Amino acid sequence: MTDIRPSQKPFIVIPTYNEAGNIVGALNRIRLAVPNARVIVVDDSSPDGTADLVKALVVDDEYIDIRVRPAKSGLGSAYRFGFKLARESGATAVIEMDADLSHEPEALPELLNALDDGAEMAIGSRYIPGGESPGLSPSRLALSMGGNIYARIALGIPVKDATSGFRAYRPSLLDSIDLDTVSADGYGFQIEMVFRATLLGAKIAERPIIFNQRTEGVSKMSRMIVIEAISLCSVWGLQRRFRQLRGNDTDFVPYHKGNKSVVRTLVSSIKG
Ligand SMILES: Nc1nc2c(ncn2[C@@H]2O[C@H](COP(=O)(O)OP(=O)(O)OP(=O)(O)O)[C@@H](O)[C@H]2O)c(=O)[nH]1
Ligand SMILES: [Mg+2]
Repeated sequence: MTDIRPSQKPFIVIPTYNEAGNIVGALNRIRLAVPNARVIVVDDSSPDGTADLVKALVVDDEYIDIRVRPAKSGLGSAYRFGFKLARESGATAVIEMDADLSHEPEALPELLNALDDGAEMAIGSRYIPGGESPGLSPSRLALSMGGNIYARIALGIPVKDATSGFRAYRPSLLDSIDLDTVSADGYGFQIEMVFRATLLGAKIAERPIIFNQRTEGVSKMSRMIVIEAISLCSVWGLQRRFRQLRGNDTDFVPYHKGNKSVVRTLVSSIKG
């Protein structure tokens, strides 16, 4: 039997909300960078007609799929939806990236190489040698670096850029994580996925990326997204500490919105 390499049939999931100025250019550059990749665009009924632009491309391009959801429902839920679709379609690798060209499509082969070399998750990282975020405002840099430091300390995750939204997964890792129990929607989603992979003992690689500032459209980053990430990290961090105090740092399901209340989750962590 010949080995199936992750790079054989990669699926790229791109969530979009008002990305009409970016999506066509992004899809064209992706096609050049990874000609065999399939793309699933998950659009939340963008008022600017993003989905119509993609639908026009789909006519000639069987490798692009567009799914339109009825309302804006968050980045994390768009990824969970797209990841499941990619799995059902036989993906050998599942990639997430933004539509706004902050993530350079030309870096995709390097992420796929990392999976081919044995990684289960390959993160495009701004905070390892060779990684950069040119033009990022001091306040966004502070938020991003601060978020990463807090996540590393609270959760004990071994990566430098846990909030990066440019990454590739082996499908088997997504199956093990169980996407229905992943709850965050903004930056918290990226941290949650790294945390869950770490708890499973997954092999995580980081590859340097240049993170460019968007030139078209507007950011969907909001105060709520930051509050969600800090709150979830704090709960997971407390859960982890309670477990460690009881000498059991493994074998627990991190709090997620679907299971039970935060208080009940923390109490059961204290009880072990
Ligand atoms: N489907 C869907 N996509 C979303 C939603 N929110 C954001 N996105 C997309 O997710 C990607 C990342 O969003 P951005 O606004 O670029 O957020 P960001 O990269 O954290 O912020 P900037 O660096 O300021 O661009 C983009 O492709 C967005 O269009 C959402 O609620 N639903
Ligand atoms: Mg962006």
